[in-house]
Amino acid sequence: MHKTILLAMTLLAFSLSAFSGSPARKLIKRMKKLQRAGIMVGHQDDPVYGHDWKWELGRSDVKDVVGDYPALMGFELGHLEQGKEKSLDQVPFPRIREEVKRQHERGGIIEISWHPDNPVTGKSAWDPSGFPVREILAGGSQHAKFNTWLKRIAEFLSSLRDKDGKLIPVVFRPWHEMGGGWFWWGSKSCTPEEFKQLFVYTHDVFTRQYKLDNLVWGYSPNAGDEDFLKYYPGDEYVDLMGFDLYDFEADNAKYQGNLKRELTRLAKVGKEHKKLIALTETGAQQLPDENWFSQVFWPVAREYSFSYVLFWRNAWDQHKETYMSYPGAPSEADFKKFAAEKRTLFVNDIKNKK
Ligand code: BMA
Repeated sequence: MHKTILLAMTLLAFSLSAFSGSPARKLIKRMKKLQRAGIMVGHQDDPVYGHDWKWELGRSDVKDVVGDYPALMGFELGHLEQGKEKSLDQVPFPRIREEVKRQHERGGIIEISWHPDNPVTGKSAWDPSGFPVREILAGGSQHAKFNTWLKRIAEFLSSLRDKDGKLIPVVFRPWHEMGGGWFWWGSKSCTPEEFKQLFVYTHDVFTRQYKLDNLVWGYSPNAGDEDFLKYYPGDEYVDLMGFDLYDFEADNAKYQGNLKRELTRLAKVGKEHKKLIALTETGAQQLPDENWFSQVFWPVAREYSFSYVLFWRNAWDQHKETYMSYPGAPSEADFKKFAAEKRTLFVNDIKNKK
């Protein structure tokens, strides 16, 4: 009996120490430190395409406006699970890998989202039918297929390595906006209990089976749910908490009210659970207010301390999907003003803070 306990304790101590020096642990430490300096500005798919360009190497709408890359870049893995060569937004996966390396090399931070297709119907992530979560968990009809999907994602995440072959740490934010009914892992398609099992299963497969110790795990519901922790899988599976909130209606006052309410709640729950906090997706669709960054977003955001804000993408092929300034945009002067704030951080502000 005694011996078993001793062995268990030794194993526990060993695994804890093994993880404390992991790329993920180091990134968490760095992000905590950076949060004291300000709020990192992030942009989805920043270096692969922009408002009116695509695939040009080194280009970025953010850089074209303010002369510096965002501190954090978001990338998307949807369709990698199918073994496809390009993401659901047409970005070739080798290019994403390359850009992750480049962002890491320049001292920036990377975030990864994943919108896999519906494993039951074969339609997109936005098809909530068929109760896919229960079908992909152990015992379900799609379990084997889901394991193959996880393998493909894990292999990609494991291929994110620096020049010395060391794993590059990334914020990994799967199964987001689960409180809404639009995704197949969301409230219309599974119970909170099934959702938690899905999160835990994904976490365990990646960390135990594939030994990925470079993932900072993000839990990121959509704004507006009455209970932020309704789908929370537990402290041991989450490193960062955030929420996704958009202004789709060109309603500044409503957005500001929501942002304030959600940031206040996030600050409280993050502190209680001792987690990093971030605004994991946001933006005003098509930026109808040219002063949105400095006059709508910042007056609320500056009252808080959180790790980063990820502004969503500027899709070259779909101008409705515009959330970031770009050269020639009406918001250009205002975004420069926003970027000049002391507490908004771009890659040059963080590159030496490791
Ligand atoms: C959504 C939209 C879609 C896109 C998806 C994944 O919010 O921007 O056009 O395909 O994100 O990036």
